[in-house]
Amino acid sequence: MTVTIAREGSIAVVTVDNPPVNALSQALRQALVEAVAELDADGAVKAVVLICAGRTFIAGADVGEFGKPPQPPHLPDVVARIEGASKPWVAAIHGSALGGGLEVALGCAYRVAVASASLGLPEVRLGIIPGAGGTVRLPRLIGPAAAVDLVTGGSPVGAKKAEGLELVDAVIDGDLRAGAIAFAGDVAAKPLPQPISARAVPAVEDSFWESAEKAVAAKAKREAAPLRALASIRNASRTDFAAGMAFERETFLELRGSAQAAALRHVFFAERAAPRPPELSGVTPRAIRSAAVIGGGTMGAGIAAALRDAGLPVVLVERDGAAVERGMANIRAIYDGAVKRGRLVQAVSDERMAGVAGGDDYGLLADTDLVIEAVFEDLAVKRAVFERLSGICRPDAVLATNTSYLDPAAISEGIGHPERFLGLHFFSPAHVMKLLEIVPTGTTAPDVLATGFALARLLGKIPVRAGICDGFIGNRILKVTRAQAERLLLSGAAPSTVDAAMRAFGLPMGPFEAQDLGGLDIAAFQRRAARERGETPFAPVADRLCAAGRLGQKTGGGWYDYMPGERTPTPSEAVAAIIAEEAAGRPQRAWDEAAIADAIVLPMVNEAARILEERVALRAADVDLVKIHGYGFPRWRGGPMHYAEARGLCEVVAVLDRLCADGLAEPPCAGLRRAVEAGGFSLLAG
Ligand code: 3H9
Repeated sequence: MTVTIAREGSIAVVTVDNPPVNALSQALRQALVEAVAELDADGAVKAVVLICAGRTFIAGADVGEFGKPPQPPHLPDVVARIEGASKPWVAAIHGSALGGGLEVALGCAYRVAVASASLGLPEVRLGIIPGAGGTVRLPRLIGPAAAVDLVTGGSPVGAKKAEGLELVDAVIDGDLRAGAIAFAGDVAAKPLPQPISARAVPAVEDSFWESAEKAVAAKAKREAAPLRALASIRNASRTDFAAGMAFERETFLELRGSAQAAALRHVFFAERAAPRPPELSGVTPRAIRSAAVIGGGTMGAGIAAALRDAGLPVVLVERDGAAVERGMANIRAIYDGAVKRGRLVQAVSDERMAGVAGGDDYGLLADTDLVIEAVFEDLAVKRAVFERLSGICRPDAVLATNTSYLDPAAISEGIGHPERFLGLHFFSPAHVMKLLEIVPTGTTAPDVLATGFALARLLGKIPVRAGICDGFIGNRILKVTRAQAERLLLSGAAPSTVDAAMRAFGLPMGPFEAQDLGGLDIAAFQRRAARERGETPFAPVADRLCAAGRLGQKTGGGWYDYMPGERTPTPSEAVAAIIAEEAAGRPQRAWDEAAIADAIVLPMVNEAARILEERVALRAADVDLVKIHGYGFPRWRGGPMHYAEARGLCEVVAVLDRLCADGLAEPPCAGLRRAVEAGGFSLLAG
């Protein structure tokens, strides 16, 4: 970390260089305080530019320090020191001014930014609120309504929008350093502006706070930080600056030590580590400049859109002209929808479509860098596709199968250059869902595996490496979720009780509602395949529903009944009768929400421990990312593995033992028991 001071005439330029993102470590905070003192004492300096080296302005407090006791100088004091400087400081922003970085900029007399910069207070995403004046200075500068949006939502805004909010004083075209120095030269001659801390908060109607509270609570669900941030802004709007700061700091410190903040920090670091697994460090991925998708159904169209959104030219290949047209229409529907919802302007949508070439001739793929197959889940059909591709594509082209359940090694059997083959499991809708399971076969070359990770980075997805097994990581655990949900039904819980309990746990939908939405036939198809392999999947009620044609919303009934054209689930007497028949002779009990969540989530953890033992997943945090980004597991609980560790693995095993004794779960696996002894999953996975 270095903070250097250069002089350009009467302007001092303070450059912060603390790679990778100029986070506000203790050493940086100390150096900033010293820089203020030095420049205050230097009579030749009339104004100061604060600028950063590297890819970004200060991106916030150092999140890695959050688990430790705060060390002085504390950030609120650093910001106050800059604000109290005897000459104007000008924050010169490129990249991101986030969290504590924006708070430092709010301490400066002025803020200028390049047009590509973004500014924001994302603290609520880490389960905390701004802790260095963000909730107290921001409403004084841009008014409470805009401050509430920025702080409780956590999304950054671009420099142009920030200028409109008067958060930024000028957008600099061209060289930021030169522009900021010129700006500082202009303001050096003027009297210092009133510090933000001395300004009043613009008044709002009383009713504003009530409606803001309702809106924030509805969005935050069970996350604590957004409402606490709102409370801090509201408090700062009716008290003096010092009282506002004291309230903010107290809330910040309390939340910093909370379970939600620990879980969200865990996810923050897991997400950042995911694209760069240590086992691939030093491996150079193959270049991907063009891509193709085989199959234009829902999945193929979504994958094609994801590739186009990342700027790659895409070829869509289908088996005949009519199928090509249908596939192209599916992609167009994605872009039309984006325009309708205001997410894309028409010109961009047109440009994305123009970059997709459709055809039924595999010859179009002779020079394509990456081909992703997304045809029907049938081994013979998929094999036939790769047989053709193998004869046509360049030997160094990467060939990928998008399969959810089939064995990628079996799909690639017999192809030429099998080292270029891997599984890429996208989640539907593929242009939206963040998760990408990357599945190497025994022959996948390291640089091809690295290409999978590079592709995920390019597409803005979270990559997780998964080993070959039925369902990989995510769907294998999903099978346990469903089986446990059925066990609950047979021991006294109704589908609506189970769904309500899982929503209360934090999932967006319960397991039965979710099956009705997606359709019960896919899982039934997989159970049939499993039985053919000699396995005995447990789904006595689901099997009977499928046999009765109750496949979910699309057939007007599944686990629930649906009125024609409606999506609201109504408890079904027919289903209750089937459950009663299947449950006959089994012990019944009363289930509360916590017990239901335990009976579903802890067996998922047990299965995940098995998955780690088998090295189908390499890290417990990878399982957490899969469940959060592919299956709606609440982020603020940190994923199932973090949840289990935070709860205590001894207790997890004890609950599983009790469930097992009652015939309601599998026994804790050896890996889980070893994790208890080791004090966590990391040793198990390592
Ligand atoms: C805060 O400021 C609280 C204050 O209000 C109160 C204080 C009293 N700390 O994302 P990338 C690491 S809360 C430590 O891949 P990009 C990251 O782990 C904070 N480390 O880069 C990774 O490490 P590695 C509010 C951090 O270019 C490397 O930097 N601020 C931090 O795609 C590169 O990260 C935020 O929440 C950090 N704050 O994106 C900002 N940030 O190389 C969070 C990053 O070892 N950060 N790292 O894997 C971001 O949103 C993105 O990192 C950013 C750059 C957009 C800045």
